[in-house]
Amino acid sequence: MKYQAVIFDLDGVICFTDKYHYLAWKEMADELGIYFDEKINNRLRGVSRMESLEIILEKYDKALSEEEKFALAEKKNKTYVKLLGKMTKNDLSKEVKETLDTLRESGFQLAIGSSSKNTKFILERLGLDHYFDAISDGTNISRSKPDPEVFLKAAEFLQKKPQQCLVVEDAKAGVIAAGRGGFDSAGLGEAAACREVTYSMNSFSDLLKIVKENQSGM
Ligand code: B16
Ligand code: MG
Repeated sequence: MKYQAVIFDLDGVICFTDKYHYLAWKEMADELGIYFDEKINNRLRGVSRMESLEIILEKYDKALSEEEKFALAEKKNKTYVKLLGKMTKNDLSKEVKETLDTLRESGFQLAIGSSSKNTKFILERLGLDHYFDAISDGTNISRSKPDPEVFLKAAEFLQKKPQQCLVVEDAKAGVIAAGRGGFDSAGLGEAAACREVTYSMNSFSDLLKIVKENQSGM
């Protein structure tokens, strides 16, 4: 059996919080008079909070101190967390839940590998707290994707080698991170079109076909 575990990115794979990221960054950008649109928001996929802020500040002509930047990121996060409060178990699609359950029943270990420091709160909103065997997120890493740290930590928490895990991603940075860590990857959306991705998917449940092709007896 090629894979024994699946490591899932969170935003863009298990759930979709881009709209909340967008609204929260937009509020901050508007207050500072910075141009911000959905296209710029797309560049923030899989990127850490402080790196996202730097991308938004490319359109700002004033220099800010590290303290000021940190305060802006904190403010954005407060707005974002408030918006996340609107999420309910209904934001978890039937397709995602059924696929996760099938993988679990087939004996795979399941983990999260996300850049978000709000991972645990989001999982709680979705009714997935205590569901995963391991969670590696923005709170336990010092380098963000495309560095492989978040996935290497997830594999370490599961006590698996990278070659035994499949990473599921929606962002190019995540696919590159997986490759650099020695993981195969399955991509959705932008990640599916990436040259570096191992398997391209049209929808989340395609994962079942991928693991079946790599495993006897499922
Ligand atoms: P936070 P992922 C990423 O999550 C998001 O895609 C990205 O837009 C966000 O900036 C990053 O988390 C940090 O999130 O501000 O909540 O710590 O795709 O790696 O699950
Ligand atoms: Mg993502």
